[in-house]
Amino acid sequence: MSDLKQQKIILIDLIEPRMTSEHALDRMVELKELVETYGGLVVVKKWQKRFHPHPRTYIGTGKVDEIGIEGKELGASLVIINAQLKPRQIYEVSESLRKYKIEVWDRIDLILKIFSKHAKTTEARLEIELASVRHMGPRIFGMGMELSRQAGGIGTVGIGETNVERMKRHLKEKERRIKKKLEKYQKGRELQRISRKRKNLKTVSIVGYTNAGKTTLLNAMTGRDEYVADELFATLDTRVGNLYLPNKKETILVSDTIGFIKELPPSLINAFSSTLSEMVDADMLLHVADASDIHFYKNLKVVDSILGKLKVKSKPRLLVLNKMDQVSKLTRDEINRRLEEVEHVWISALNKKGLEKIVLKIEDL
Ligand SMILES: Nc1nc2c(ncn2[C@@H]2O[C@H](COP(=O)(O)OP(=O)(O)OP(=O)(O)O)[C@@H](O)[C@H]2O)c(=O)[nH]1
Ligand SMILES: [Mg+2]
Repeated sequence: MSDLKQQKIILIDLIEPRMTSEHALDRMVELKELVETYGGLVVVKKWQKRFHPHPRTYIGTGKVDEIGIEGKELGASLVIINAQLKPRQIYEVSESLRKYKIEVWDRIDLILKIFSKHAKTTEARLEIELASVRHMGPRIFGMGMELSRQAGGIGTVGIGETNVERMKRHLKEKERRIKKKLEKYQKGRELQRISRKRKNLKTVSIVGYTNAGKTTLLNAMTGRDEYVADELFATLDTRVGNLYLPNKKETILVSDTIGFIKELPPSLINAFSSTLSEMVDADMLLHVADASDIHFYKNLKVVDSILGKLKVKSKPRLLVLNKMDQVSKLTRDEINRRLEEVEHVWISALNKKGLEKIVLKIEDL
């Protein structure tokens, strides 16, 4: 795979004809942010209007050719399609663009690439490997199906088919090996949890959309010095710090973990179960949200739905509205009105403003 920095990239998004241009633009901005986090240079952004994805090429055959010709002229070597494609679709588009030496990724490929770039711990690396195997598996089978269709006639077993079987076994084996290695980490975490229980240490876990300021908050509350950056998925593992509750005269643990993003398939989330287990076992969740983000409400929903998938919605939870310094009084009032029913506090993790409100709420709960 071409992992060169500042690789020239074409972005394409499929939009439904009724979608507003603002919405279409928003989607592209987010995709571009992901690409910049990855480290590529976007040379063209394209939209394709369709009511439904094309069954074989997702964006439509004409569009694929257009991209090939334009991409070649501009020296692009990668096309990223802003969706999760079916194995068949990725295969078809890749085949069509092969003659232009243009590689094709879907949204999940891009996220996985960012993950592998940012992973620092062995545990995170293993989890990404697991996610990749799960993501690539069906694609390879899909390719094999294609091959067997080409190679074998009716009633014969194609060459491709045996290859598919071999690859299937190989991937299954790989997945098993990774899972086994991950078990070691899970056991380690389990032991830590038991020891914490014994010491009666309560844990609070910070969750939220990527780039919301989770790590900044962890650092501010616990005096840790973890990596903070204005990029997506800066954190991919779990970090834990201590927090002293003055009124309770008790120390608790606060943990920070990988952020969420929309359209993250459950299989990818599941691959991170070792890292996320810290959160699944927490006594309480702090849901940090970037209140200055134009997608604020949408992001809240995404996090909510992922928390639902992780079955942690019944835990005591406090919504922490961060980046208050970037939000006007007017917007703040509006948000307060809309979130009347939801227990929330306003803070600025960067300026360490409002943190005492979180501490009080934690003590309450
Ligand atoms: N203006 C402002 N910026 C903030 C605030 N809190 C965090 N940031 C900035 O937001 C960006 C993301 O912060 P992080 O703490 O890395 O966010 P995160 O949620 O841990 O992000 P990931 O680990 O990438 O998912 C950084 O550039 C921070 O400096 C805040 O209260 N106000
Ligand atoms: Mg972080």
